[in-house]
Amino acid sequence: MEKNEFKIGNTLIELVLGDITEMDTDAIVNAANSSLLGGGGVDGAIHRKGGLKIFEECKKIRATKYPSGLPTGEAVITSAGNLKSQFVIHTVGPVWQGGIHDESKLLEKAYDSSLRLALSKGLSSISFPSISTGAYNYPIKQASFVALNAIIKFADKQQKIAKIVMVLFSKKTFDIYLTTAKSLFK
Ligand code: AR6
Repeated sequence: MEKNEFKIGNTLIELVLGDITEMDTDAIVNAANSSLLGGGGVDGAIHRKGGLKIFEECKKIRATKYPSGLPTGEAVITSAGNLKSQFVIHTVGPVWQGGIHDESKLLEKAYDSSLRLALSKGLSSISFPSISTGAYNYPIKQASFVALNAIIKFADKQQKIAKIVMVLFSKKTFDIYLTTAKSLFK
C-alpha cells in the first residue's frame, strides 16, 4: 500500500492509496448525501460491505434527529457493521457549483464536523475519503487544499486524535493530495 506520513505536533497525518472500507481506524468517514440512505461511490461501498446494521441506524437517525435530511457540512455517527473500523461517521460534502456557493466553507465544515464528532466520542484514529470529488464534482486539487488545511487546523488545536488518514482511491488523486501536502507541511 502506497503511503506517506506527515506530523503536526503528536498527530500523525497519513495519505494512503487504497480503499477506505479496508481501514481499521476507529472510524471511517462516509461521503454520504443528505438522505443518509445510501448511494454510489464510497457510500455504496460502505453500505455494501458494512451490511444492513449501518442502514438501519441511518434510518433511525432520519426518523428522529434529521427528518428532512442531514444538512451539508454536518456529521452523524453509526456503528460500522461488518467493517474493520468500529464506527462510520456520515457527512455530506457540497455539490460543486462553480465555487461561488460557499463550497469551500461547506467542504471544510464537513471535515471539521467529522473530526469534532470523533473527538467527542473519544476516538483516536479516523480515515477520510476525498469528500465531494466524485459524484459531487469538486475539483480535486482545490479539494485537497481544503481537506488538508481543515485537518491541519484541527490537529493544531488538539492532540487526542493521534492519527488522521486520507484514503485516496486512485493514483491520480493520491498524487494530487501528496503534492498539496508537501506544499503545506514545510
Ligand atoms: N475508498 C476510498 N475512496 C473511494 C472509494 C473507496 N472505496 N470509492 C470511491 N472513492 P463519491 P462525493 C473516491 O462519489 O463526490 C454518493 O452517491 C472517489 O474516487 O463517493 O462526495 C453519495 O450517496 C472520489 O475521489 O462522493 C452521494 O450522493 C471520492 O471517493 C454522492 O455520491 C468521493 O467520491 C457524494 O459524492
